[in-house]
Amino acid sequence: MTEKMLNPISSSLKGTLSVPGDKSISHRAVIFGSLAKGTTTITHFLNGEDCLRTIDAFREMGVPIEVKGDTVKIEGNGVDALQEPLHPLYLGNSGTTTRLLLGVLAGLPFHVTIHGDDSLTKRPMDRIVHPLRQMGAYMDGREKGKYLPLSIRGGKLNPIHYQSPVKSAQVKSGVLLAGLLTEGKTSVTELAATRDHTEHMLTAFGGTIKKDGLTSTINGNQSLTGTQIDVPGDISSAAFFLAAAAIVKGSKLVLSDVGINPTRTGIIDVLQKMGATMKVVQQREIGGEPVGDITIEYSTLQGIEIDGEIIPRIIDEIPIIALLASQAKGKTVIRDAEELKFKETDRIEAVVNTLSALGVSIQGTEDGMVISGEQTLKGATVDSYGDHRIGMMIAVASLLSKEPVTLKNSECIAVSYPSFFDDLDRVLVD
Ligand code: SPQ
Repeated sequence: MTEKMLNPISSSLKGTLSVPGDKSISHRAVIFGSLAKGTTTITHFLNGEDCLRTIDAFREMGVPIEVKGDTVKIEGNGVDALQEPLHPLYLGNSGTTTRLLLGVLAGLPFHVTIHGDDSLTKRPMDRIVHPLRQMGAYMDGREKGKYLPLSIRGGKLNPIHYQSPVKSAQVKSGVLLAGLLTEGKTSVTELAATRDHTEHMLTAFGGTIKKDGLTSTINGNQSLTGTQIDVPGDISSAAFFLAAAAIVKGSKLVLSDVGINPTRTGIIDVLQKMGATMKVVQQREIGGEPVGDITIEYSTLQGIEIDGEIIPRIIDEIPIIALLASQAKGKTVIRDAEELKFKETDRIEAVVNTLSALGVSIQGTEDGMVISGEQTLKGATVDSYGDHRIGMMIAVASLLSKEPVTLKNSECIAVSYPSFFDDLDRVLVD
């Protein structure tokens, strides 16, 4: 366990920063590159621990994958060339790897056991086990298949129409990937629109998918061809710098080449609604995904109410939004975010505990939190609880405290942003 002293500083954040590649898109590029025939080259890949777990899993199934810095080269030989892994697959901390990979494994005639770290072992897997069992996969695991370790014997599946009871891109993606390996039409209807990177990635590899409102329909047995994917910057990583610039006096930052897929830009909408001075310029497309440069400066913020359809578009940004809210004028109320309980930690509890320890008046609710504004942050020793997004939120919070903040378990940040502290140092000025 690493303890990191975050020194009290009276600096602001200035300059231009390009954040690492998008985690969700990096996972999907590896998955489709491994299912496709031909060479796939991924540039600006997120070389973080979670995405490396996805690479390891496909290597175990015989796919030649080479990683050099943030470039990944996959020599795909198609689905039929995948081999039954010799060992159980260790998926570390990565919920995305687990739920998407289970979708792939459901359609393959292999027996595979998967396991993960303590956090992943506590996260619910029944949400993906149920539809895959309905399609015909044999799956079992701890507590009747609710939790890892899980084992799966996949094979010939039946197409289904799945009405997903949870707002989850991972469940949608897992079922669609199983559908890709199943004869006939498989469809998923969501409760609310979630990130659509699986759909974009399938198209980039020459596949097709039909979207009708909240329903996505995929035809099985499509042949995919290796391609070149340039991964946009991760807006969920950029969010920590957008927030830091908005709340640390004298700051002005440009975040360049950030992915601005509308299913992910809730943080921009929230910042604008709170009154942040910001703009998105140079909008263009990289690898089939929209990107732009975001300029933001220190601003007087206003507390707001956040609920409904925006929640899946900000789900990973809620910890940092809670910190933003603590600096705004008035109260901020977040509702409809019960999914936060099923992340790397219970993020309602983790946000409330850490921000309270830092002196913020905040109350957790069943589906969100209520945060008082204009709070003065104090020093404390706080735990990331092994959750990268909580760790980065604490690091940004420390910029507001005149007293030292010590972050316990800081190493977990490498899951999604290995160069986070170097990037923070680069933009901090006296
Ligand atoms: O992979 P993991 O651990 O689930 O990652 C998280 C994160 O904070 O990085 C959630 F803890 O992001 C998920 C996100 O919350 C990544 C994701 C995806 O790539 O499809 C979708 C969201 O999860 P869900 O459960 O809503 O589908």
